[in-house]
Amino acid sequence: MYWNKELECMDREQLRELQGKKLRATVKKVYENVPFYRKAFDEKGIRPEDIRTVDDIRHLPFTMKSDLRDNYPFGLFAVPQSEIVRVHASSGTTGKPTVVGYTARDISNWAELMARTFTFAGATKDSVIQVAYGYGLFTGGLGAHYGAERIGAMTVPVSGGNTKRQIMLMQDFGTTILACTPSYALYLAESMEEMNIDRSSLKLKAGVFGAEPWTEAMRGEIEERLGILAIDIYGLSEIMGPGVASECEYQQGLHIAEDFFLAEIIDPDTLEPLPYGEKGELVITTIDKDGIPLIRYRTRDITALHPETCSCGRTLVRMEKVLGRSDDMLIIRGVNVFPSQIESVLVEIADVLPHYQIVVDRVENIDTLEVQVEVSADLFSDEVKRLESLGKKIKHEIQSVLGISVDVTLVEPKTIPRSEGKAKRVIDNRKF
Ligand code: DLL
Repeated sequence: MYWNKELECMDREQLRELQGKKLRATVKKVYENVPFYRKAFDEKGIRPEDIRTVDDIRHLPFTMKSDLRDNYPFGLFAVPQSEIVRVHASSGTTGKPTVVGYTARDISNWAELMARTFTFAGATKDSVIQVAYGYGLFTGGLGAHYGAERIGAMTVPVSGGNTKRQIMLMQDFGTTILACTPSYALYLAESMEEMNIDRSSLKLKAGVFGAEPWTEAMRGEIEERLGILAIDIYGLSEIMGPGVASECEYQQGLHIAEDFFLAEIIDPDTLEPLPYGEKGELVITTIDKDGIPLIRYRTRDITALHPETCSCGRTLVRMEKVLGRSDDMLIIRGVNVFPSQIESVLVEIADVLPHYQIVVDRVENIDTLEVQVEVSADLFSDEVKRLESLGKKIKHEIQSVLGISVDVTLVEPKTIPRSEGKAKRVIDNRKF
């Protein structure tokens, strides 16, 4: 099922032309209206006329999250403030947030892209879409909301949290599509099981889950426990919010909305573009945004692109599931560790619940990594030996994947804090 077949299945040559045209207009717009870009272009000796096709993008300067911060709050906006109808912001761990602004046209385009996303998951105007992403400065709630309304679905703007009420509404309203983070979807599944709610009393068919990394193993767990199709959706506030890329029902990578975003993969060390199929950092240029167009924005997300037409017939390039950001990567005694590697091991092991936390510390100048993971309640009432051997097994398997020694602590169910939004998987107590 398509939302906009013409654009989703466009011939790639034609798409390139469309992208080239939009890129030229964007480059002109930022050069004329954003002093930051005028300066960056001038420093590289580039004039807007030098950019003719999408291949010329490699001559343009990059934009980083710090550039948004340095120009806080509205310095990178390309239109007068009176044209901005909404702002969103991402919190960031330190200091000021990064702020983005939308014109009325941007909001309308965003709704269009989120309508595509929901359609990928099988939504129609008959769907009941429960939006359990947080509403507010975070882009998840309102982004999903406008897309659901654009389809004409019945939209339930419940926002995150209040788990019992979420479940009640799902039952009473006959929710067919759930939108939230994957970690919250799992928490909802767990709560339903505790409340002895039979999932056949629900009409839930699909979920559109994103905003944080989640493994294939975690997807399997959510699909099985909720009895639904779980679609991965990707986006970031700097670029727009959710709707930048989404899976279709074939779950073979996330289709990037290339009529709005030009995607490249670069080597994060040399900054050189990498060919299709190679893993590196995703860089996005917005080519149809008015409020805050960004040129070659470095997302820090690690993925690879695949241009072959998907089984669904869409020609839009697909990005692999993002399993981590380069800045999520932990360096433990010199070895690179992604939290998703640990998650993949845990979800495969029986008796282990997919609730875990990674605690990193430095003791006498040596990095330590402890994995705390919940195991089923009956194990605790069982022989100590079984618990011990499970602990050893997990330790062994994680060590063989990571190549470094780790500590494993098994904890009782409900010990690890549950998240209603993005899960916090890592606690790093090292002082740098
Ligand atoms: O998380 C936007 C969003 C809302 C996406 C709802 C999907 C659903 P930010 O808060 O700016 O925006 O965080 C963006 O989250 O750079 C990735 O590192 C991560 N991220 C988002 N979606 C995924 C995903 C929203 N599907 C940052 N898989 C991004 C892995 C994701 N990581």
